[in-house]
Amino acid sequence: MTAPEPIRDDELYVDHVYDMIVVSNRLPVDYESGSDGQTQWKSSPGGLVTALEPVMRAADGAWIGWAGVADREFDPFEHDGISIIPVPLSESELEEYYEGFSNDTLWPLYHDVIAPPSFHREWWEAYVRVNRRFAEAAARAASDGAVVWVHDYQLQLVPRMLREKRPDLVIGFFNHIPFPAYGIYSQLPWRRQVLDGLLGADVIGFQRAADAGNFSRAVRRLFGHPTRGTVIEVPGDREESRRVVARHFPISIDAAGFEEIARRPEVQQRAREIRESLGNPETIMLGVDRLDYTKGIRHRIKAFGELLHEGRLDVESTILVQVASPSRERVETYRQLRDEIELAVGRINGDYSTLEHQAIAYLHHGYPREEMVALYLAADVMLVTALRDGMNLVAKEYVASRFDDDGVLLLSEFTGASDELRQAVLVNPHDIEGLKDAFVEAVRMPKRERSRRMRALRKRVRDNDVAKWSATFLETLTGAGIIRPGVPESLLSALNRIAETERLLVALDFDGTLAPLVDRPEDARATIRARGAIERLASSEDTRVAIVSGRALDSLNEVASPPDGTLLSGSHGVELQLDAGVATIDLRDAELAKLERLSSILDDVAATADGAWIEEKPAGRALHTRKLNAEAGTALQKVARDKVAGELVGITVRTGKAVLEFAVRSSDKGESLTRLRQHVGATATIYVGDDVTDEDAFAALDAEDIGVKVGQGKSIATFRVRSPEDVAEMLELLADARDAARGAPSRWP
Ligand code: GDG
Repeated sequence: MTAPEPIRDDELYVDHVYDMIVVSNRLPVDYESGSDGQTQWKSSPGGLVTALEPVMRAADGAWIGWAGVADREFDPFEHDGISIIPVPLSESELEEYYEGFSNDTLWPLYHDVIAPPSFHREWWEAYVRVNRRFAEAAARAASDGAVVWVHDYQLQLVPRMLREKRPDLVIGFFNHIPFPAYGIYSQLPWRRQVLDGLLGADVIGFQRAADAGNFSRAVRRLFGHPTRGTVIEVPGDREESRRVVARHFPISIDAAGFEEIARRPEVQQRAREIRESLGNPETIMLGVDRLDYTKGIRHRIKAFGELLHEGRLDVESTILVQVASPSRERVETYRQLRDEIELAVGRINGDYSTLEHQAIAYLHHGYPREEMVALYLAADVMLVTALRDGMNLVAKEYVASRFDDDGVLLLSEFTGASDELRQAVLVNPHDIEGLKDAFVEAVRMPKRERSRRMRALRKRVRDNDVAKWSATFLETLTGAGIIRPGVPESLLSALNRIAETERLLVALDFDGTLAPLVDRPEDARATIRARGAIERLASSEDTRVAIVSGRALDSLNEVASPPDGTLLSGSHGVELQLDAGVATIDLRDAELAKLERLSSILDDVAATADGAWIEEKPAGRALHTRKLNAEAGTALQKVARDKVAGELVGITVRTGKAVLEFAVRSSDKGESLTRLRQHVGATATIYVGDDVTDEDAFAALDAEDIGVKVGQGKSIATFRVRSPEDVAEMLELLADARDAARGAPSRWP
């Protein structure tokens, strides 16, 4: 047999471009060679495919990944309505990039070095090479301005490589596994390159808030980039600095799909058969994991063995079913783990099984999904004892399948799922005594308590399914998406949390946020409900309300007519009206001279068009063109922009709706918000705004603060509502929560 030809990246064949691209190590299809030698493709239905299928179909999407066979190249093809672009890997790349660097360096390192990571320079080189190949394929397949969503730790360099080739793209990255604390991460010899690779993305998603925090800290330590809340300012070489969002987006499952399978009569029948074939024990405990050292299978088996030894459980009434699906069998650590587990299972079965009753049913196989669901239905106690796990979908699948509101979930605190599934029996798997007590507690839990907990767990999983996960990620990435009316539940719980703070600053943009947008700016008025809520909020001493606007202060005072004690920021932060009166920044002589020149240039420009007029602002001038037709308005703005740029330097230009603003002193709503917070001595802040200029304010928020974007458009804010009506509702709810936190009765029934 001759050695396969080396893979040449310039031969990757892509014949079409796509608006939405998903890039992951593995494709969502498996290759099977048919008996007739024909290539056949079979879906490998995972949660990710289910979640992204509708998005992919709607957006003319393609999936880029490896087909699962080394040293084979396949042309792009269509499968079940999704375009598939296979990326080839050679056998040695498979060993070095995948089994080596991904699964024997990054995987143990990112899982808190439960197993020692191996560092090899040639593995790293293969990792760079393969990442470049994926980036190349994505760069070729992406249409102008396309959205590219890169997945997981195998492809962390792709975002940067892709941005360099295609700065026009919108790039997202999601890390499915944990991101470790700096003390551990810093062991990686290529720690800077990996962070830099990830920072090529616009949004970097993690499973838990703690992972995002670890990532941002690593960025600060290694690069010193300023970070604030979920935003990282990444300085650019040529361009201005970019804002990268790093935050958590906990992944989920197709909850309705699991419930549908569980409700099928044949699956329920199969669950009964499973129980019978195990001798109808009182309690079936179940573990389902890839055979991986992160999953805590050994700890679980040890605890179970000790309980049998101590007689707290017995094989007549209890059995442990452990499905350990084969995984990464060519990596040495995994071979050793398998030996250790099988030795432990063999010992316990030898010591405690009887001819009638087995202690542990150990199954080293993969099963079809229907069989997994039948197992979930048959299991009284589900054991998830991972030592470290990004999320753990098995926990969520068990819950989604239990439409009978029965069964107990025992869940490790070291899984991402434990952040959400608080009604599970939570355990520290390292604490074997605690684990044993929890097993017994789960086995003995009364039916009412089981149902109560399961109902709460099920609501959580149903309300936060994988479709919601992908929609939330993509909305953050692109700013597009359906915004439902009302106040989303996640925002409501954030409001309840922030209402507990000592000194709260409620900072609100005016036009488009408190007041619906109108044709004539002088007609804008805050909605009656918003005004009412602001008055309630402002009436207490520990809450301050600020209105932060691009309007000049005079105009803002006129349209907003705010209640006493409201703080105002006008002209994008140039003018501030605080408790002691109005503070306008003092312009330096050079700025005053510029302002004079600016004024005369713009007066000349405005004089050339009927209906154009100039508004005077403390540190600038605004050219209003809304009385002109759109074409004439744009043309006039261009003339003004060119003339100013030709004569003056250091002028900040902002485009608004039929208005072009020039300022001699740059200041923005972010700086203004920072001054307001200091003035108030705020212990937490909520900022609400609809405009691009509000993004500076969102960027100034800290992690415990709340940013709410109103309406569509790209934003770094964590929350979104649809319209000023919803802002009003939100402010009412905030006022209620603030009253409740202080123990005052709500004024609303
Ligand atoms: C990574 C992260 C994160 C397992 N055996 C069989 C089978 N499975 C399915 C389960 C579940 C999936 O595989 C395993 O997902 P987990 O989340 O439990 O764990 P990882 O494989 O380690 O996944 C993890 C996840 O990515 C998603 O972001 O949650 O933390 O480590 O869906 O049901 N499915 C079938 N037969 C089997 O034998 N059909």
